Amino acid sequence: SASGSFSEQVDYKITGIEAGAGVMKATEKALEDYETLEGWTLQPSSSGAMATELGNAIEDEEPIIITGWTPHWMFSKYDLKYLEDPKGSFGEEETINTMTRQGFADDMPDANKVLDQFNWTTEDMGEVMLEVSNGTDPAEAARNWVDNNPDKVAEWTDGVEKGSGDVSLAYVEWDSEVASTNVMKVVLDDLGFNTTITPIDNAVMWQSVAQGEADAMVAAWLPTTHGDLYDQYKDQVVDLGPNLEGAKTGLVVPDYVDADSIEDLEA
Ligand code: PBE
Repeated sequence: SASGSFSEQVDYKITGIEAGAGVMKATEKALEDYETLEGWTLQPSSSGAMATELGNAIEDEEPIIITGWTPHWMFSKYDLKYLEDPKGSFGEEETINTMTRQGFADDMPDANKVLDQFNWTTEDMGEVMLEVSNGTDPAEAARNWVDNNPDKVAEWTDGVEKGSGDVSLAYVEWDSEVASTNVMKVVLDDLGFNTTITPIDNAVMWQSVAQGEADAMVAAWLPTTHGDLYDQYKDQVVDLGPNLEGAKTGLVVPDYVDADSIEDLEA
């Protein structure tokens, strides 16, 4: 492997994801907050390309630093660690919340009830994500999870016998949101709703729920990651509360990297 410090070996570059992601904004903030990141750059990419680069680096035990998040299958596939973030650029632990457009609860009380009762764990989401990362189609992985977890699904659908009508869910093609959104579609469709799921950019996802073009999303990371979007749209959306607790974002490296904190990096 190359000589020099870890920072030199990665050429002072952080491998990022989609430009509109909240974790990208948090990383830009870290670049300002930490002297040890002076002169570093954040490279936008896609979640899929980032995961491929991470896998390739680990195969060759090469240095790499990425914008990471939990829940994500990468933590079950690889030995990884979050770099400590003493200045708090990435915030504390987060929740993933469900948001609907205004008026949705009145228009479709039963679908709203299911979305409101939707609540699972990082382990649950991880099972769907891992299956998808191993090549299963997201719709099929969601179907499998729903079939294997009737008790949980019964809690979410409690009080709703049967549904009808169209429901549109907006999401971003992040591995975590692919999992949750596909599972919600299976649950709603099984009740009789006709659910459309539309992958779009993060800012557009928030905007389309705020403007009523989409009915709902299950992908609001709060309070930090999507904090700016929440502030912008909070009066136009309805927050149904967390569907998952214990989410997290940060800078992530393979375990073999000789750094434990962002402050261990070198400008
Ligand atoms: N993520 C996954 C998103 C939220 C879900 C951390 C990549 C983001 O950064 O906006």
